[in-house]
Amino acid sequence: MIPELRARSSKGSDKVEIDARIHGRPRVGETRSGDAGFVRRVDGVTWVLLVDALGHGPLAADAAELALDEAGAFEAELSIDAGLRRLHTRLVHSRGAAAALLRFEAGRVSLGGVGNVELRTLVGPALPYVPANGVLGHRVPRMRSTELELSGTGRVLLFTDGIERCAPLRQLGSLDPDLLCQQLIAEHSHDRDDATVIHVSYSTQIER
Ligand SMILES: [Mn+2]
Repeated sequence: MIPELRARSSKGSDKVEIDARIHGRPRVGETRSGDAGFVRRVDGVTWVLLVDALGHGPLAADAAELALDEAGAFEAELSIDAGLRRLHTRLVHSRGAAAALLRFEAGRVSLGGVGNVELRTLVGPALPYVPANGVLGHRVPRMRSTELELSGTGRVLLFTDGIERCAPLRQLGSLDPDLLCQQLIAEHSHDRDDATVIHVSYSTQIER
């Protein structure tokens, strides 16, 4: 099982605070997951990445690990497009993966992705997520990252296709973040696939 991961980063002087919760499990019968979630703060920027490597089992898990290793070296200044290109290059000899990548900074989020990782806004302005078709490591068309000014607080959910697309998020959205993720995995996931959820709460203001 993937251990429950928590990442929390906040500094009084910073203008963006992110609280992210990552929950996941491998396909029923597998010991390693081909999904992987990642949250890391670098110089006032917080990177959030959710990866779903093709298929499941050890080769998918290896590909997901490569992606997280690459993301661990992302600098604060990197763009979403450049980040996705780096993941693509790193995954060339792997199974390949779908991924969603977000970059939070003071007063702004930028985001993009490849393949079928889902992103839903629970609270706050809808994040404009437009993933490209393709597979990181195999074929990637032109990246189309978007960005949005953010002011105030919000909650965003990312999940892999091991979670039902039509899970009742409006109904579950009032739950505590950890409970929400656990409930999605327990009640609204597919046994035949790895399933991973990241819940992100943000609080920010536009820097003046
Ligand atoms: Mn999957």
